[in-house]
Amino acid sequence: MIDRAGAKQVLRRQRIELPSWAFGNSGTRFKVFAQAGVPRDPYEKIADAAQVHAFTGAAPTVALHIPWDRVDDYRQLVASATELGIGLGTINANVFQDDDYKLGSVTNPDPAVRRKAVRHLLDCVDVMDQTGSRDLKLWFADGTNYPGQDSIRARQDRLAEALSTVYERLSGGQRLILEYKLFEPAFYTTDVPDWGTSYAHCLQLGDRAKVCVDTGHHAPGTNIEFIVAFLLRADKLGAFDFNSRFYADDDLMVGAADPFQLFRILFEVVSAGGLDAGTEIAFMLDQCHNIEPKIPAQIRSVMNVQEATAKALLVDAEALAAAQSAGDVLGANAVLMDAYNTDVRPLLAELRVAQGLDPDPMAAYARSGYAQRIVADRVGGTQAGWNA
Ligand code: LRH
Ligand code: MN
Repeated sequence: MIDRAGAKQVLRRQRIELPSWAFGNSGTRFKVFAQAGVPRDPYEKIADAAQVHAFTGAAPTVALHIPWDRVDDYRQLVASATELGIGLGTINANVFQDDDYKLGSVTNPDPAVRRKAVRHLLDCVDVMDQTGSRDLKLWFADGTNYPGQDSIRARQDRLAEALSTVYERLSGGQRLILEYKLFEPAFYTTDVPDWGTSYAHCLQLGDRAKVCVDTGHHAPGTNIEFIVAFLLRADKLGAFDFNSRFYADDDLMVGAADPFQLFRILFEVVSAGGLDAGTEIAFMLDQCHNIEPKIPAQIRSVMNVQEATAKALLVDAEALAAAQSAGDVLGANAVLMDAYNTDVRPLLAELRVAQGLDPDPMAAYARSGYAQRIVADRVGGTQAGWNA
């Protein structure tokens, strides 16, 4: 039985966390195209993130990246976010841009460099203590480019040691989220290349260590929803970094390249109760908008996640279970495809109206004049970016 009202209830409490860095200039190694009106500091990034929440009602927190979002007073940043109706979310560490990390950060052969990297990770926990953030997200660019360059095993020992030092520092409800990525910037080995490696380290660390699935970090053809189903069953799925890609880590808008894959992933989340009240999976976007306007791209991305979620919630679970247990292959597939082929835009428009929002967030943002205002106001200063 398809429960539209129940689906709306779940969609009403859906929370998608925005990446502060997507509002700054970001792109590829070949070119980062600067855009007029781009924020110059974390306060302006948060103001732009608040716009996405104002028009979608589903993006109440923004993830920070340290040092890109370093400020003198994080409590003042919290106050500014609160005033704008949003909160500060996941803290992302950055041990991938310092010259000392050429041969790795926490896995570097040089113990002094490892200590420096661990110091930064611990500093990020200090930031969490000030922002009230629950999650520390760790992605390591660490790896090698040539066979023999370093010991694969020794690097895993160094990684495990660093992770346990950080894990011990966590307090209260704080969690460590370990993100994996197949390759780039390293091209021979990556020290956390896949879900299995992240999962194994998280198991070794303890309950407050969970895996982050970035949808752009897999080999072409990888069945990501299998990884999601497996990690949910093991209660080790902590977070998503949503984006989409045609080839590698393209960081395009989630759902743009492969909306069917996003639907299949969210169907596994729904089926495992991952959207039930009280579950602690962080649904984040991790994208870069090199050629498209950034705030509308984030609004569109939130809407893409909502649409895929709505379709997943409209799967007739009873009919599916009946077909599956009857071995009715085509019948079972048809149940899922019926939901996927359902136009959920009217349902989401109704929900937005019920939430006091404009049914069409993209049009409402365009009419607001905010885009023109920031271009006029944000003159001078240095635009925020990846500083890559
Ligand atoms: C690495 C990654 C990671 C972030 C970075 C901006 O590719 O996905 O999540 O720290 O992008
Ligand atoms: Mn990511």
